[in-house]
Amino acid sequence: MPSESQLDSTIALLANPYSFITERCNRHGSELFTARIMLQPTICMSGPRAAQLFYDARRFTRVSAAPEPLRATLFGDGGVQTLDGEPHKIRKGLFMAVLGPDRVAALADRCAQEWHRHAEAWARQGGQVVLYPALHTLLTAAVCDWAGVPVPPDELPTRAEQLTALFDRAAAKGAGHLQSRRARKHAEDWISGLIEDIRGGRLETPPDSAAARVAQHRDADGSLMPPRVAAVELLNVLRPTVAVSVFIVQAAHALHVYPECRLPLQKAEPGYADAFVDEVRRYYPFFPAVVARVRDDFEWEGYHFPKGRRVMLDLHGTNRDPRAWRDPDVFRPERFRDTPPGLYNFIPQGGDVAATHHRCPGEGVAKALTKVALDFLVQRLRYRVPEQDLRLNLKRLPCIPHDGFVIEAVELLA
Ligand code: HEM
Ligand code: MYR
Repeated sequence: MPSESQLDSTIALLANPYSFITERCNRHGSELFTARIMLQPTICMSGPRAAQLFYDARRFTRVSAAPEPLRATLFGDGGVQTLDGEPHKIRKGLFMAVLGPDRVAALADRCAQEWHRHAEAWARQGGQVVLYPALHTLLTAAVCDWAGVPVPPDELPTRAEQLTALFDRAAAKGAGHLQSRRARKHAEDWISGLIEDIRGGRLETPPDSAAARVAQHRDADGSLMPPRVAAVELLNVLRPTVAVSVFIVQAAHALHVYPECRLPLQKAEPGYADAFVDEVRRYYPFFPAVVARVRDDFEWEGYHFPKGRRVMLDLHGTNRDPRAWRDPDVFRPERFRDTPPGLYNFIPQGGDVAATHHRCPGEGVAKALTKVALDFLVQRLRYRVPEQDLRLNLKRLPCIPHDGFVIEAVELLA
């Protein structure tokens, strides 16, 4: 197997998180290579064939796969990401139920109300709005209310900041990363207390809300989850919903940079908004890669995969892979109207099937909330995009434009 000669490639990976794997694959003329990352030998792979291999659950396990810095921030311990087999299937059923189509529609409605409320305030105050942080508050208010998690108005900024730090600073250096670790502790304290209040009958929540379902969920062995694990799972709904702010900012950026896309959106051409959102999710970098470990020794295409070896699948590189896409580096929503994507070539939120594998159960939420945002940005608001640094910050995880996308002179149309 081709191998990186560098003693350790962690710094190179963090310096270029979205292109490290593709660039090295191209250099080695291979779909895969091995490198030392975070002091462990790691097989890095890219492309649709690699994605299909990665999602073969007989060959890979997720137990003890995620690196400690991510468990301590983004994921937490004991959540669905770290389970295999039957325990994973039963736990995943919880997310499929919490995130069914009717619940997604209710969350989208709740978000539209928050957009209205926030846009009124932006219009009233005048001046500039930095969209990325503004969306964190907007989405936190909407998702907590929808999930049955009470947040008094004076606590909203703190809770928004905690949920944001979990995904926005997980991969940061120094102080940012420490903020993310502290946020994990505070957020778990908060949500595990809430779980105990629901179970103890001290807090009433609608039975189909995410909070009630997580509190009452029974695992494969018939037991309730320990409060800390239940908190990890409820945070697995709240945190990534706030993270949809990244897709929304990227969509706002695309509207500005590819203004020809506005007209079909304004005219509500059938299927165009869905295609636009999918193209944002394909084209813009967000979640760079996913990791697993080899379950037992096996050979693939003449390459040896030793038991226990960490494997990293390049998500963004696969979404831009010329073996899977024509003109992969061109932003063109129409491509999704011509051909529906496959299970292993369009993997912004993982590959294969959500209900039975580790693919993200939140794609419906991500798409619906980005569409609500587009509706406001295209049909219901007027705004200007002032002079600012609109270049995408490709060294930042997750990737957004350098200035967080500033808008001004916001008007809410009747
Ligand atoms: C898993 C991306 C939004 C809940 C994942 C995975 C990725 C991902 C790459 C891992 C797939 C794998 O391990 O193979 C994203 C991105 C989002 C997003 C880029 C945009 C904001 C959401 C939303 C929710 C959600 C809105 C819930 C409301 C989850 C959960 C898992 C997961 C619970 C773990 C699934 C499992 O291990 O079986 N997501 N996601 N995500 N996502 Fe998302
Ligand atoms: C979520 O909150 O689950 C969705 C969005 C998270 C994006 C975080 C991006 C940085 C994390 C780096 C992961 C690298 C895995 C090898």
